[in-house]
Amino acid sequence: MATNRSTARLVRFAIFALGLLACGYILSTGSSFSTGPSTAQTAANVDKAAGNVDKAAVPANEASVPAAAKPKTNENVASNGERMKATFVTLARNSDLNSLLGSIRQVEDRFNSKFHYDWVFLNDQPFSDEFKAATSAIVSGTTKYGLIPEEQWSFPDWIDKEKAALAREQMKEQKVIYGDSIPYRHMCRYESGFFWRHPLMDEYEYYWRVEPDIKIYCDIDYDIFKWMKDNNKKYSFTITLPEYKATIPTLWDTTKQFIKENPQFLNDNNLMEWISDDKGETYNGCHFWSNFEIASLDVWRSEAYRKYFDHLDKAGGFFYERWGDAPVHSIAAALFLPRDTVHFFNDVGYYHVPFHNCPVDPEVRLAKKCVCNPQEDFSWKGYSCTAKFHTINNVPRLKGWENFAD
Ligand SMILES: Nc1nc2c(ncn2[C@@H]2O[C@H](COP(=O)(O)OP(=O)(O)OP(=O)(O)O)[C@@H](O)[C@H]2O)c(=O)[nH]1
Ligand SMILES: [Mg+2]
Repeated sequence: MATNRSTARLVRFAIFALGLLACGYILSTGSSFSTGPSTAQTAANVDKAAGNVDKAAVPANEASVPAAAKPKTNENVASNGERMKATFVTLARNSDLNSLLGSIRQVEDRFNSKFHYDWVFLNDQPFSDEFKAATSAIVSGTTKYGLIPEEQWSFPDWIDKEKAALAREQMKEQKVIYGDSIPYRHMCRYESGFFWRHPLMDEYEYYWRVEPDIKIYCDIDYDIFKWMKDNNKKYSFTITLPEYKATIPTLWDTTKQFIKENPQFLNDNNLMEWISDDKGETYNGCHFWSNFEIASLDVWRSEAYRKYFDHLDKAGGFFYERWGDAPVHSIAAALFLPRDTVHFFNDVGYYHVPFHNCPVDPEVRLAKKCVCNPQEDFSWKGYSCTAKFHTINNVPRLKGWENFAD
């Protein structure tokens, strides 16, 4: 009996010890599987512990996120505790959902899972419940869904629709990409003149535009919005190229007319040299590829840009030609901003069909855990305008760039 009792005690002790060991294992495995707190998360947790999290930042329309979505936190606090007023913004159709989820996943994995910035989705049609559920399930910040007012996604009354239809027909014959598309034109006009005016954007100072089917190749382990602010950057890009001239036959003349009537808006230290090879006589087509943009909303909210957009809009080129938001944004940024407030992100790694930005310096690729082929990098190729941006601004290039030029 005594043997039985001590055996039972031994068994109980063994079970207890095993339990302790299991708890220890679970705890240690949990921490070793986490990516490790970023300085921002640490700061956020410290702030939370101190009761400093900004509760007022929870938007009123949070209820529009389906119940299935997980609750959102408010940890987008920069490393020194400063909370940035920044958001992602995506214009999309419900049918873009599956192409968009891959983009969001990459942005989250490479950046936003550490910072939890909000994400604003805009659409000319109401977003479906499926779209809202799927996007809010993978965005780590608060998601917001905005409907575009019809007057911002239709022909303005001063546009001659027959003239516009003839222009589309001609462009179709010339095989201009999206040349015969009406929605594409509304999209370009909206991205030029209206996304930044949507009430959901009012509370923000910076935005990052994200499109379906893009890739982010490298880790972004710092708060990129805070970096923009701390370094006094207003507009940033990853890829540049010349615009297809058939889409903008009169854009530059219309711009020159605006400058002549409003010379006060030209910045003394502007980037005219980057967009014109003959001191402003003609446009060389160079533009920042606006499917990626991290910028200050103040660039578009400025009097200069509002007036410039109105001038372009009245001229009708969004419909009589096929002016893109990329050249429109780029010309405005180049003319109205001091050149040192425009920044090339050489460490982000980005792809939108068909161009890649892959940091050509192997040290950068390793440090940022990039997954891209530098042979495919477009930055230093002859057709890109990025080398010229570096030359005229005397900005140092990534190590080894010359091995990846044409
Ligand atoms: N709501 C809405 N969004 C649109 C529409 N057309 C385009 N978009 C969005 O506007 C952005 C730009 O459109 P894209 O079709 O990607 O244009 P693009 O980048 O010039 O062309 P791609 O090479 O096809 O990507 C994307 O975020 C699209 O999801 C539309 O008719 N309605
Ligand atoms: Mg696109």
